[in-house]
Amino acid sequence: MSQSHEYDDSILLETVKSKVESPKRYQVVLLNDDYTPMDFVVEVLQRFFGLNEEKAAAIMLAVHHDGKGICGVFSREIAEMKVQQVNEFSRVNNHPLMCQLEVA
Ligand code: TYC
Repeated sequence: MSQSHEYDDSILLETVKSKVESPKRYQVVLLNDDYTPMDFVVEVLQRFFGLNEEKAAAIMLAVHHDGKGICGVFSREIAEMKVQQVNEFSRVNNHPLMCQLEVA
């Protein structure tokens, strides 16, 4: 095998490596506001993120104090679906609660 073939093999290896990198994870981030009732936020966290009341209340309070907080980390498809569900649920209940997606 010649020098150039060996060189080509190493390039091929690098390409394969980059293709098997683990998929990106996406954070669903909840934003604070001055109007959404705390109980509603706790309900959202239980309903859409499967949290028990204690964990949901802890995240709600963290968001209330810090301005925003992470509800969970998911694949892009699941994170996008949860953001849509939460924002739609908030809209139909006439609360300004917002959540958004951030790359982890
Ligand atoms: N800040 C709201 C209040 O005082 C409660 C709240 C918490 C709203 C978290 C949004 O993501 C939120 N009623």
